[in-house]
Amino acid sequence: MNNVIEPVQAPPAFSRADHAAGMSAYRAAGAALAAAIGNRGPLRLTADGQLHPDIQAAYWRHGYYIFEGVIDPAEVEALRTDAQTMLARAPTGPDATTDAAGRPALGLDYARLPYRFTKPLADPWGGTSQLNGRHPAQMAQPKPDAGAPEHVVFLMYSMCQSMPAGLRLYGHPKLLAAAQSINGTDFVPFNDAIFVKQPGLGGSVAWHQDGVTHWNSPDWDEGIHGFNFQVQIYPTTLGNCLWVIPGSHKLGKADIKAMVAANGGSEQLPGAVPLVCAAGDVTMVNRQMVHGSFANSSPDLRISLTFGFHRRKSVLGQKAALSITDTNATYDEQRIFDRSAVIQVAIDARHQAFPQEPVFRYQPFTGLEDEFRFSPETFDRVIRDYNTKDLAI
Ligand SMILES: O=C(O)CCC(=O)C(=O)O
Repeated sequence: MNNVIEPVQAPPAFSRADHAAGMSAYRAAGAALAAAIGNRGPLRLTADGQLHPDIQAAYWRHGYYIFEGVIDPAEVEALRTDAQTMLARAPTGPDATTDAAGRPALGLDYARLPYRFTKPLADPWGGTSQLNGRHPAQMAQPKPDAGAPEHVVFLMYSMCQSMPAGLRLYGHPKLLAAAQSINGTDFVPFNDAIFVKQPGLGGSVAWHQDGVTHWNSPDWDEGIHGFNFQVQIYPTTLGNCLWVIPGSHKLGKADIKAMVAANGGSEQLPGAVPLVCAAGDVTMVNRQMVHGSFANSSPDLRISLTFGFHRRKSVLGQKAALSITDTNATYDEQRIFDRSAVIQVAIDARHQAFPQEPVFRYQPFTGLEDEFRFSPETFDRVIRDYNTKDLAI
């Protein structure tokens, strides 16, 4: 599989510093709008384990919420260690098989290679037909500073297989309680991807809406394409964070090309808010929101552990989409069960590591817990190459 994502055009000759300077007024306006909306605070559950109704209402109103301080500093540290190990074990480029230390790269034996590369500060998807063509307008692509590498890691997959702390995170009781409140007790997973935005190098993610399956469905509503969490393991800043257009999840399929054209061709779309977070915060973003991130011309690293959840009925019987379209799979009961089993094993992996913490009860696996305890056997049976069973819509 080709694991480098080439941008559609050569980058123009404006510098990283020009880009950063040209964003400053936009960033200030976004920060003011974010402050006015609020939509952030601790992840509060009710006595019966539901996401607090005020938070649910705020999420459905704006399409996102920022949960503050969900992941404690020790767990953030463990996630950083595992993510940095994964980065250090990446091949030195898209065609390489060894890492920077000359060791065989991680994942050469995985069914799906766990790394995707881009050119520094490039927009690999905007204006292309990749990922069902969902990124119709290309972002500005500044020229990186002298000495930049030819390619940088842009995405890392397989956090439940490659990062022990990543698997434990996937079983987090409060995050799963939130997923259950939004998508129902029979909620199912989507996929996971780690966005790596290296300082002064990280590529952009052009404005898009994630969902590609249900725009014309007779049952379409604002929650039909599910949502993504992003667990931030470094602070996110105005210079490197994800931006969202509040309320856009309610409005159906957006004409992003027309939105950019109406904005004088500028990618700095009005009305967007930056999701600025502390390390340990978790964002929840509706997959129908218009959202994106700019080339990381800032000095700040961002690593965002991104994983999503769906309503079961949104997925059952649907065809594989996005990066797994070419598998031509249909999501039947067995596939949904097999992919959902990762949640149950993650719950037990977490329980073994943090026995004092409440354990999330995942309704589809009630009575099956003993078959899905975390062990070398379930690692091989359930976790190894689990992402070949992702449920992208
Ligand atoms: O974090 C980013 O920069 C992009 C995230 C994104 O587009 C997504 O989660 O769908």
